[in-house]
Amino acid sequence: MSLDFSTKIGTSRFNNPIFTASGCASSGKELSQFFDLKDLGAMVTKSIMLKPRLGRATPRMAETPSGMLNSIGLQGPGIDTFLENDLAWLHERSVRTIVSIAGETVEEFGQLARRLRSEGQRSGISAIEVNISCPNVENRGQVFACHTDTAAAVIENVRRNLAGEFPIVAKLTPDVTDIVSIAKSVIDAGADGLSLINTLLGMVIDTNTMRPKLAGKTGGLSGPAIRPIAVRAIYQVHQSFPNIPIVGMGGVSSGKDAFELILAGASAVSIGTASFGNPTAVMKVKDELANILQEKGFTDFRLAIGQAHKS
Ligand code: RRO
Repeated sequence: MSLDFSTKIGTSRFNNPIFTASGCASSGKELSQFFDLKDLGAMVTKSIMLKPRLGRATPRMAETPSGMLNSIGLQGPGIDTFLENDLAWLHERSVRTIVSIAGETVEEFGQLARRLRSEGQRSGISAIEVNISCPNVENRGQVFACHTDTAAAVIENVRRNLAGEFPIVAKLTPDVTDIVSIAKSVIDAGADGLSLINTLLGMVIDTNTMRPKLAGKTGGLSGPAIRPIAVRAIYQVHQSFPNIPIVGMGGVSSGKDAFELILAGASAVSIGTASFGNPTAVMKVKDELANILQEKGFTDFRLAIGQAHKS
């Protein structure tokens, strides 16, 4: 039985719904040793800022019983080097690419959007992920996705500067009282899709040294521990906005896990932490998901989206 595995976000179409998660595979050079990046639905690059940035002090990774804490702090080469090296490398290889951006201010997001717009269609970009939910920033005021007004201000500025060149996907945090109200604010401001969810703010203390394990003290929790939270967030948002595509992520390491996020309402699923333990996890998830869909009798992937909402 043949399966139409394609999916859409705004005006962009993807051959399959399995993406990398931003920050977990840089710009794909390392993963390309293990599989052809063209087999991805999309490569979502590490959130890029205007200027080069070293990130937080080490140690900046810590294990937990069912997940991982990271405190990277937006390390990256800055937009100029990213465009010259990383994006050009991906484009040369015809990899479907979603560029993730992050700024310290609303204006910085707007400047990044303007820069990407000027690259235009020739850059091979399929969409822009606007990361307004990095947990490892100087203060919680910089987590724009914690408040409806700041979340909307960023998306509005990006929308104005992109002028319709690429679809906008807003990345939200579940560390809020009501994620549906944040989703509404960014959709009203012009987001074409949503990435759900970023990591949750956590902390690990070394009981031998009696001090936090991370130099930055707190970090973002990812991995299997957060999957039920991702499922809940996706379900709640899809219930309120069934026509807004959601890129789901959070603790997915199998086709079954991905299928769960799709049933909740995800139009695509990103694999993050699982790739650290198994660099071919993304391809494994893709193959397993295709098998599950076919076993369930689906001939069109898109008909599975949000099935858990049906009575
Ligand atoms: O760089 C990071 O520390 C980071 C980012 Br931008 C993010 O969005 N989520 C995360 O867990 N870490």
